Amino acid sequence: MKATARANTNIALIKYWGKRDEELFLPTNSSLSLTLDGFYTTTTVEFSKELINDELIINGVRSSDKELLRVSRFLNIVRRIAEVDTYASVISENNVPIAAGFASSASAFAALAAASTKSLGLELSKDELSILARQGSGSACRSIYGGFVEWKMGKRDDGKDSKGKQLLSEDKWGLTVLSAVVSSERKKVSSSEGMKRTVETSPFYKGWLDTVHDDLLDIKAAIKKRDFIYLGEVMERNALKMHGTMLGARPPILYWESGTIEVISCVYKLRNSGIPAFFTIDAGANVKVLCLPEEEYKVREALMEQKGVERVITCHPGRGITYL
Ligand code: 2P0
Repeated sequence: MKATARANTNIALIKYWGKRDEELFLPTNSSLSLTLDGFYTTTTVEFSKELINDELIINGVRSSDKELLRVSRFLNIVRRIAEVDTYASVISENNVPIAAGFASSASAFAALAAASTKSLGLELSKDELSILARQGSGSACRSIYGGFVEWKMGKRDDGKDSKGKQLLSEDKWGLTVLSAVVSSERKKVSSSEGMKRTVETSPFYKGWLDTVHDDLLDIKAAIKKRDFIYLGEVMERNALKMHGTMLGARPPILYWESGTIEVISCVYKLRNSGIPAFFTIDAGANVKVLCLPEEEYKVREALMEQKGVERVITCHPGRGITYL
C-alpha cells in the first residue's frame, strides 16, 4: 500500500543541544518548539516485493548514498516493528532549504515516520510516532504535533519516555516567525557533529546543562500566561547560550555570518523603538525573528533592508502531521 504524509518543521525556542545516546537520539536536555506552517515535507512511501533496495528521491532527484543510508537505517526500525523485510520507495518533496539552519530533518523524519507506518498498515498513536520519528532525527519528534511542543528528554535507556507533548495547539496563540535568510548554503558542521563536539570538548557545556531546565520552566510559564515579552526574552537568552557553548568547543564552532549580526542589531533597534521582536538562531547562520502578527509587516520591512539578508519568509504556528 502507498501512503503520503505531510509534516511541518519546527523552530526550537528552548534548544536541543546534546545527546546522551547517539543510536537512539536521546537528548541531554528537554526542549520546546513551535511548529511552523511555512516549511514542510510531503513524503510518499510504498513498500514492494519488486524492489531490491530502498530508493529515495528528494525534490525529484535521486539522493546521495549518505542520505539513503540514513533513511534505510530508519526504515529498518519500521520494518522491525511491522515484521516485514520488503524494501521501500520513498519520494519526498521538501520546501525547506536543506542544511541552512532550518530544521529540514525535523519535517523529513516526521513525515517519513507517518507515511512509512501508514503504508504498512500500522496504527501508531502520536506518542508512538513521536518516539519513532525521534530515531531518525531528534527534533522530528516535536513535528508530530502542532503549536507549542515540549520534547521531554525522559530517563529511560530505551527512550520510550523521550517524546513530544503538545502544550498549546496552533490556533491558541497567534504569533509570527520571520525567517531572515542570510545564507542558503549547506553548513560546514552538521548539527549532529556540532552537538557531539560541544558535549565532548566545551567547558561551557556544564553551564548549559545547569541552566537549561530553568529556561524551560520560564518559557512554559510565559506560554501559560501568553506573556510575549517574557517568551521572547527567554528564547533569546537560550539561543545565545547555546551558541556560547559552541564557541568554547575545540575546534570552536561559529555558524554565524555577517548578516546574522546585522539581523540581531536590527532586532535590538526595533525593540529600542518600541516594537517587541526577539530572535533565535539554530545551527546555522539564518535568524528567526518572533513578533506579534500586528507588527509583522513593519518587522519584515526592517529585516529586508539589512545587508546580507537574501529574503524573509513569514510563518505562523502550524499543525502537526497530516495524511494526504
Ligand atoms: C533544535 N537543533 O532544538 C536544535 C537547536 C539545532 C539547534 O535539533 O542529530 O537535525 O538529527 O538529532 O534534530 C538540529 O538537530 O539533529 C536541532 P539530530 P537535528 O531544533
